[in-house]
Amino acid sequence: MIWNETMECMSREDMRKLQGIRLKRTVERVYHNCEPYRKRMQEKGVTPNDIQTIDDIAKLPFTSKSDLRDYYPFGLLSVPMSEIVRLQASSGTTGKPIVVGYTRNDLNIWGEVGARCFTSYGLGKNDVVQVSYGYGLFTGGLGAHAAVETIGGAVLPMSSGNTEKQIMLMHDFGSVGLACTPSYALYLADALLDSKIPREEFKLKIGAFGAEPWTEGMRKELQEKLGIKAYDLYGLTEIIGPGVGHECEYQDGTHLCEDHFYPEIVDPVTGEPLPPGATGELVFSTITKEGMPLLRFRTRDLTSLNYETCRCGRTSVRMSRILGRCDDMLIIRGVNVFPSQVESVICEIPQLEPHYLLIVDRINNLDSFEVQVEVKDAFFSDEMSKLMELKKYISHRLQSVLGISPDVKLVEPRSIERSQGKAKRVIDKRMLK
Ligand code: DLL
Repeated sequence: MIWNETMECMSREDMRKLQGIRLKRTVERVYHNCEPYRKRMQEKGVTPNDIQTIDDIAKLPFTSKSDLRDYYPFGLLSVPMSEIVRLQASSGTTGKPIVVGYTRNDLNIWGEVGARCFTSYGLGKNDVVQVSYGYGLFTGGLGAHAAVETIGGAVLPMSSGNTEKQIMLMHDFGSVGLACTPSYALYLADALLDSKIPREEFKLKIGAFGAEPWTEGMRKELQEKLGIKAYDLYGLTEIIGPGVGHECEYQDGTHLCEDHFYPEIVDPVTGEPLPPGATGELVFSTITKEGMPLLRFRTRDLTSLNYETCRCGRTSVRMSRILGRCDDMLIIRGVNVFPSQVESVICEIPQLEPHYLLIVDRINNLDSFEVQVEVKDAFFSDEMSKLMELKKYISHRLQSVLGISPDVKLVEPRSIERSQGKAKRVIDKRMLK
């Protein structure tokens, strides 16, 4: 099912025209209503008149997370406070949060794009959907909530945590959809097993997972453990929250709602636009938002874009899985390492659980790199020699994928701390020194 066929299946030519019109309108809005944007554009010698088509976007300056910090809390709003009806925030790694403001119309847009996502997963008005993203300042809970309400489904606003109750209500209320982070979904999968309630008594069929990078291996794991189809849900606070993009039934790339959020891929170092298909940093311009439109926002997320029409009939551009964030990348002994590469190796080895931790340190000026991973119950009790063999095999696979050999530490099942929101996979002790 397609929620908004006009927008999701529009020809490329019409889409670019529409994007051009919407961009022009947004540029005028921010230029006249938001001082920091006007200043930035003046410094670059650009006026709203220079923006006539979507191709002119490259003339505009970038914005970044640090701009949101610099103009904390409300300096980047393009409407008076009287027009703002909702504030959300995301906790930065340090200091003050990133704050975003929505007008009534922005909330409608959020519901609309969310509806496209949940419809494409196959959910509809007959379904109970359990929202186990955190509610509150984090956009996950309220964003998924609005999506389910817009499609007319029955939303079960669980928020995260309270796992036993999650399982009880999932069973008693017959939840068909589950929206949460992939790492929390894994946690719920174990809890479901522990509950000893037979799987047939649950109606769960569909997962809407996002808010953190996850791999194909993790998808397989979740689909098998939960007996569902697991779909990607993408978004970020600055742009709107969950609903910026979604997978369809073919699970072959994340469709972006590009009539609202215009994507570009740039070189993460130079900021130069890259050709279609190249991997680089994803940049978004919101072209319909009123409260806090962002132009050319540097997401730090690394991906590539595919403009081919999808088998589902949607023409909307698809992005490949997020490889990681530019700032997620670890440099260990000079080699670039993404946690997602480690995850893909771990998920391909049947004796392992998809729970892992990367610990990096610097000892005597040398980087140390340890990968801790849980071994499945059935294998943990195996003889020592078999475990040693397994360890050797994992080191070998990691070495060939990463180009660097970590110390592998096999740990007991359920010993790595579980997360109820975004998982923490890396401890970089070098940062603390
Ligand atoms: O995580 C919004 C969200 C909530 C998306 C629920 C999906 C579901 P932030 O806290 O601002 O917003 O974090 C945004 O999380 O730039 C990515 O690095 C990462 N991220 C979000 N969704 C995905 C995904 C929400 N599906 C940051 N795959 C983004 C990979 C994701 N990474």
